[in-house]
Amino acid sequence: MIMINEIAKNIEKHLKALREFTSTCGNGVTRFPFTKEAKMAVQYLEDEMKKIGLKTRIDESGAIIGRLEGKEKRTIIIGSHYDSVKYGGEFDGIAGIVCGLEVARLLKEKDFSSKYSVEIIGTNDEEGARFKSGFFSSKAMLGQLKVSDLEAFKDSDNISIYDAMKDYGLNPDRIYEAKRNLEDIKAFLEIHIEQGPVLEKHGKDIGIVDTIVGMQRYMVNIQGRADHAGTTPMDMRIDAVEVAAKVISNIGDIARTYKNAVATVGSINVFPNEINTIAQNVSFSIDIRSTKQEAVNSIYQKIKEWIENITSKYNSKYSITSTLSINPVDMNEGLKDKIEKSCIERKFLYEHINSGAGHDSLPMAEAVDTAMIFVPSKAGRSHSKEEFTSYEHLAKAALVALDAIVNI
Ligand code: HGY
Ligand code: MN
Ligand code: MN
Repeated sequence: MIMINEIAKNIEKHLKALREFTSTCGNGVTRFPFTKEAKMAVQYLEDEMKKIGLKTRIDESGAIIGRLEGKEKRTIIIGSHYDSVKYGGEFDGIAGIVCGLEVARLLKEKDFSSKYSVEIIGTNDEEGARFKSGFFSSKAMLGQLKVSDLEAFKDSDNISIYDAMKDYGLNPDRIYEAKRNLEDIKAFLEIHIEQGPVLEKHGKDIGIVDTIVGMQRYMVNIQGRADHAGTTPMDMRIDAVEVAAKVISNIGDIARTYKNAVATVGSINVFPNEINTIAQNVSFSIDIRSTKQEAVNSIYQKIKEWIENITSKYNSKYSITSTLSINPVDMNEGLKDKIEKSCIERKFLYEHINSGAGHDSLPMAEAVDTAMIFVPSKAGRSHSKEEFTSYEHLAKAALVALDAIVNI
């Protein structure tokens, strides 16, 4: 028990320090990629990695990497993301990195001469909250990013990832150098809060993830015509808000016709957004997820048909841009067994669970053996300042990850 308290105290110290690096003080954590808050969090993590005795570097995607050399070059990575959504919580992503710091500290203190090297990675822009895509560092590590992607994705101030990177002090033209040799990655482990109510409801300490949902994200643009709100008769206007509202109001019901699928319109922008001008255009996001790829595909098809139907009825034009498309993925059986073995030996209560949230493990699992260790979220809340997970649960996850590494 002493071990758990000591680890929990360290985790609490780190997370309470890191939550200060936010651009919305007092209103949750907002730590967008390539911002000064991100830089401060990376600096904190790098300092702590150095104190533990890790060799540190920052890769071309902005990920912070702390490495413990093993006998072999092949590396076990413990990773999660240091960026957040707007007005987010203090645990999403960052808690997994901090648990990794504790695993590295314990390996070092035990002078564990691991066969494999171990890396703790704080990834950048997993959320996609600023540029509407996501999984930035993991995609860079997998060699899936092109410079043209960096120029294409823009934030709400029309700043591209490319320009934001230069501003931040990174060289976007060298994004390719973040690519890892996948033969060198023995395993990717991610500790993450569940962000849902299941583990807490079932009184469990640990969730062993079986499958992570596949996700498709789109930006839809509905074109209307800007006209005077007072003088334009109802049958002579093309009101982009009215058309978008009719489209959006049916998207949830389309998803409800499928078991375990979700579709969300989270972001809507109106132009010119004036109370006495009929809207010229409306752009909104769609985020579709399911553990079944065919469900995601057919929900998208049904939404597309619906958009087609409504816009032609109100003779407005539309465009749809795909900003993310990633298939559901199963976690590695061998790693899950090692996690399960540790829970049984340590008498931690656990259950198998699927992840409705996307994580760096989602793209990573396509390429390397990957597993996720979930911990309970208080009242299932996340992506809001109410997000909370007990430090003891995080400490238990760190011990389970430590056992899995020793076992590997
Ligand atoms: O959107 C998600 O599921 C995650 O929080 N990136
Ligand atoms: Mn998140
Ligand atoms: Mn996350």
